[in-house]
Amino acid sequence: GFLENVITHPVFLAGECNTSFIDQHPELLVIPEKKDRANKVLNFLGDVIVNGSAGVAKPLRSADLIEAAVPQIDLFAQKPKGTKDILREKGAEGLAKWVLEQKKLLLTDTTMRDAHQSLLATRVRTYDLLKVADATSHLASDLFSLELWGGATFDVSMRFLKEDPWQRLHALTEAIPNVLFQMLLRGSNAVGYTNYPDNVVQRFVAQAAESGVDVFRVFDSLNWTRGMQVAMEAVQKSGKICEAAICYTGDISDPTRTKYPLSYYVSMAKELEKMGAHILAIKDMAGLLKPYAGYQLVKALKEEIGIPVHLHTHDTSGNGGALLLMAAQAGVDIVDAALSSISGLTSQPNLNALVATLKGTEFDPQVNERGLQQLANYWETVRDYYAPFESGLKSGTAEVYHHEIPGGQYSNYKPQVAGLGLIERWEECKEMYHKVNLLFGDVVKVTPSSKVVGDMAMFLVKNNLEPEDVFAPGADLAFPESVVGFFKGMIGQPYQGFPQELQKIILKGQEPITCRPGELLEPADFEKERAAAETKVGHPVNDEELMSYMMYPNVYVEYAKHRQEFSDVSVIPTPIFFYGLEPGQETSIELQPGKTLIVKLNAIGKTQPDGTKKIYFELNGNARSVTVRDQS
Ligand code: 3PY
Ligand code: ZN
Repeated sequence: GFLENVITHPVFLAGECNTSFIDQHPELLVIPEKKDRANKVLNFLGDVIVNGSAGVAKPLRSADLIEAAVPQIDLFAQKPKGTKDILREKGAEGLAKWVLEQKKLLLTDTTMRDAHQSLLATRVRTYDLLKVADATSHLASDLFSLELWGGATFDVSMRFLKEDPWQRLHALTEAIPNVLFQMLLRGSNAVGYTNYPDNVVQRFVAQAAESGVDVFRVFDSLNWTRGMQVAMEAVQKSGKICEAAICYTGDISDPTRTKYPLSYYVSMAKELEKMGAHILAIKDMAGLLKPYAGYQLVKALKEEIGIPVHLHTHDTSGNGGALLLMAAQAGVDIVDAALSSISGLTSQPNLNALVATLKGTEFDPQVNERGLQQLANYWETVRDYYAPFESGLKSGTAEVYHHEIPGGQYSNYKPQVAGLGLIERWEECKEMYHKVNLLFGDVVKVTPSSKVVGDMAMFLVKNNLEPEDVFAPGADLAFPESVVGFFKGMIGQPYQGFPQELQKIILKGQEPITCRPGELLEPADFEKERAAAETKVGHPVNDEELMSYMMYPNVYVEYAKHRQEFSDVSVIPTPIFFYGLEPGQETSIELQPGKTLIVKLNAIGKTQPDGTKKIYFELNGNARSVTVRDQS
């Protein structure tokens, strides 16, 4: 199609255009063998059947997993109006004002983002989100927002799930037109682990706003407000809601923890209000905010600032529910919680239990209690599909007040530790996380600063070192790249600065920066980047894909190649996607509305001398086979 349009174009035929790009890239004219989508899907299934899924050490049997029942809704009923309608009518400031006028406690449901990032290593697939999206729109219409994008989901969807995060956003937007969509944005790190040039952050925000994000929770991993400014201004410019976060660490109720007292948070909140935040978030990423401390913090903020306060916590200690009640008592406007079956532990506190508790009180959230239970029941079954990604934490643990590992990192740090062969030393790795935090001067730990602390902790444990060994004369250690970048100032400046002696040791003579890293980074030349991306993937790259490429160049290219080889795998039911089929087992895959494949696995051939295997399927009743390389 595209190529034909080019070579039949009058300008092209007249020889008036510069075709040197085509001359220099003869590979453009090699048209790949046309494979139909069904065949690509069979190739993917064959590969899973033979080689399993990356990161799944102990696969389940897909035949053991039952299909999750989607709550029944009246297909002809109109979707109730919700907060998205209020934003459309009143704009961002009007919406913030509306929030302040509500006596009821407003709720954000994090099930579709942080809850699974924190419990299931971010692995929840678009398939399972989309299946319940319509029902969510009907049954959860009285929520303040759904957090369903950003954070680690952007990276993981491409890297491990081989799906397009933008496509997820569009599909959800179509199904849920009434409730605000919320994302987590890491300030100058956008949805990555490193600072990007300002124009990349600006363009990413503008694109996300256009593609369906309504509420941007913006934070800086060191609470360095200068690192938030570019992103906050971009959100304000987009007309969407700028929710700026103070990241909570330490313990304001412990007189021995003097670095981050109540006054520190209040003054940061005032600054964010001045910078134009519509809403202030308390981002308690590790669940360190104890209930009484939470009361004190919310009360002080409500007295000192005029914008709504939105509390985010993790239930790692088991005290999360108590915190939310104390916060409600202190006048918090909005709180984050997760549907019960994906709540608790390193995830958010239990939304359904909170709703039940507040019923009949002045804070009654006035939501559809029965409907939210039905949604929770759906997720209870879906959670089983992701069992290999569970962190193994069985109960709340007060140990979090000691190690301070964020909930969203916990379910990732453990497999990383296991990947280094250190799982037997897991206790030590948690303790080292604590020691490294002190070594670094007691820093705010949230992506990406939390990753730096984790990398250093694993580095020390792996090399049988203690923090003091770093100072040994002549030690000359090869520190992890992220640690060097951090001490160089490449993710910003920590509160009260870096420990200087350590900084000198780690930088080995390199000069640190004290300005905003974004000021030093060359602005991206988007059309040049697009051309580079197109050359790598061999097809046109649209504006959204370009942002995927800007965030994660290698991951995006790998994803795009996977998609060309295997087509859009997000349509495959999750148990089959991760665990494949057994001989005799059948599944149905809806490629698009009205186009469904019935796939049955008949047999798996023996490994051939060339290392391949033949997989015999039945596709809509017809025999089909694919050849797969056995990677074992
Ligand atoms: C993220 O940045 O992904 C987080 O969840 C931080 O808490
Ligand atoms: Zn979180």
